[in-house]
Amino acid sequence: MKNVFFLFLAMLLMSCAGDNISVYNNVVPRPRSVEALNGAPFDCNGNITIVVDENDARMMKSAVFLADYLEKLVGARPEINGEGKAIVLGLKELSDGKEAYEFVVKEDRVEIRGWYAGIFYGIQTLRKAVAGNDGVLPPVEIKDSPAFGYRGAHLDVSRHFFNVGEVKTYLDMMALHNMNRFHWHISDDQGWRVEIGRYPELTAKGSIRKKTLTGHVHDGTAKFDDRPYGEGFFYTKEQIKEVVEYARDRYIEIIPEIDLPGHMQAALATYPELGCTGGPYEVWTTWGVSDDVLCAGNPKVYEFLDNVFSEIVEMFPFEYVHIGGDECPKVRWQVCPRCQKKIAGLGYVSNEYATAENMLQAYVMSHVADFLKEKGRKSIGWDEVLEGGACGDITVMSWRGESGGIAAAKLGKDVIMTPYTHLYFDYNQCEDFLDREPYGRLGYGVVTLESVYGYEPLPASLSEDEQKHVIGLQANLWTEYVCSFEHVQYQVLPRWAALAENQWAHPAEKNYSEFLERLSSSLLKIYDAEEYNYSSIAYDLL
Ligand code: TNX
Repeated sequence: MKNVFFLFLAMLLMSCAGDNISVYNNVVPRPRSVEALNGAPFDCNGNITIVVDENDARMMKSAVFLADYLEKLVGARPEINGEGKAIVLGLKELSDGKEAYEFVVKEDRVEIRGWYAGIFYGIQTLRKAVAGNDGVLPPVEIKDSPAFGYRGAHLDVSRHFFNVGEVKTYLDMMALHNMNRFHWHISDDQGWRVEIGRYPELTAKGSIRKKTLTGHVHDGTAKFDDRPYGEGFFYTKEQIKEVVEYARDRYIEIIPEIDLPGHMQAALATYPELGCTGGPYEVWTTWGVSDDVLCAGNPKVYEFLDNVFSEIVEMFPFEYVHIGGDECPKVRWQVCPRCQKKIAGLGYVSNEYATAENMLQAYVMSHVADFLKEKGRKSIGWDEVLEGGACGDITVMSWRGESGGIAAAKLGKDVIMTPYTHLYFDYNQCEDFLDREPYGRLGYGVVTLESVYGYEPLPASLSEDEQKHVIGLQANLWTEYVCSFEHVQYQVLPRWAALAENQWAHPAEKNYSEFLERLSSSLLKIYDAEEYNYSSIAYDLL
């Protein structure tokens, strides 16, 4: 009888504990290990304080973030190193790396321990648990660390420009999703958006196009608005510095992209001698892929690229630089005497794997990658960089599906998965989008929240060792059809939540309806508190 009683008690305790910790399991992305502890909860609505080493300026910044978050969610701002029940932020080296953290809640104390970035992610988890349970934190022990080191989000600011304040909000949104790489697409055919001291015309002239297409290219509804776009729409070096610091405080590295040798028409419009025909060119007013690209046979082009990237590496003190490589038509190179001379000089002859022009593109990409390597940086390129044979030391971003990524991983190259089928967030989010959604991209189809959630970043056709080359995944937001920051938020939220689940937690088993419940019980409450615009389509369709 006694035994039965204890069994019953144990079951009761377990079920309470199970229920207690659901607030932590509802956190998106879900923490790796969540264990209930016995005891009463820690109530953030009471008198609490954040305890932190005051001489540690870096940690103090995280303490201020935490105070900001709590003030927004429970109404009162906890003092730092004041009176009350403590939330302790403490450095601890963990075997799971610098982004790992431990999080322990007891009735009178919360402890978040790890290295700096780890503590920052622990704070994000605490924030989500607070939002999910009105500030009441049941006792728990969490151990957490990310599945992937590269957890990216991309933003195209060439087609439409987003100002420093908006970019900062984007970074805040990324931090909330435990993302750590911001891929900033700052140059393209339709506008050059970063100040380069040596070439002031790039922004004075190259940032402005005469007019912009509105409506759809795909269905024939496109027409020009006949208004110049882009005056002053670029980032000064001062502004870049500000954004770099802002990102660093949130443990986000910025990956600037100067897209080459295609997607360069804004630069050609400014310096026409860099093109095969010599122009004249104009900053492109239409969407798509331009035939006019950098002339790969002109030594001035290499000089231009070296100079531009010298300034880029000074502005962006991070591991990677993105050098583009996508969608570079070869029609100009095929008939350009200088390009053909270069091809002959290099001894390139088309074969069954690559044309001579593709080899020439690989030569250009390798030139830039080698230049960056000398400066201590790594390069990333779109999957077209594989087309010309040896392309040097370039991490491959697989966007035309996964085949580029698979091929690269088999070659021993690092890979970032961004297939357009699942991770292009310029596409709409539901089938009947014409009636239900803001204007989006037509073409491939739609990318639903469910398909993002269901995406599996490690292709089954790779061996375990090859899979190790998949360093992470990223969603891209191209902005041909996205003109306002409100619309930016709508496109990425809540699809980033599903992405983050795959980037950070990488669950072996997925349950979409459970994910929807978890999402609405906590993260969506933070979107509301932060006044982020987001799509509710996934719920409307239930
Ligand atoms: C292809 S993705 C592009 C972009 C466009 C995008 C539209 C990639 C590497 N290049 O220039 O904006 O399609 O979805």
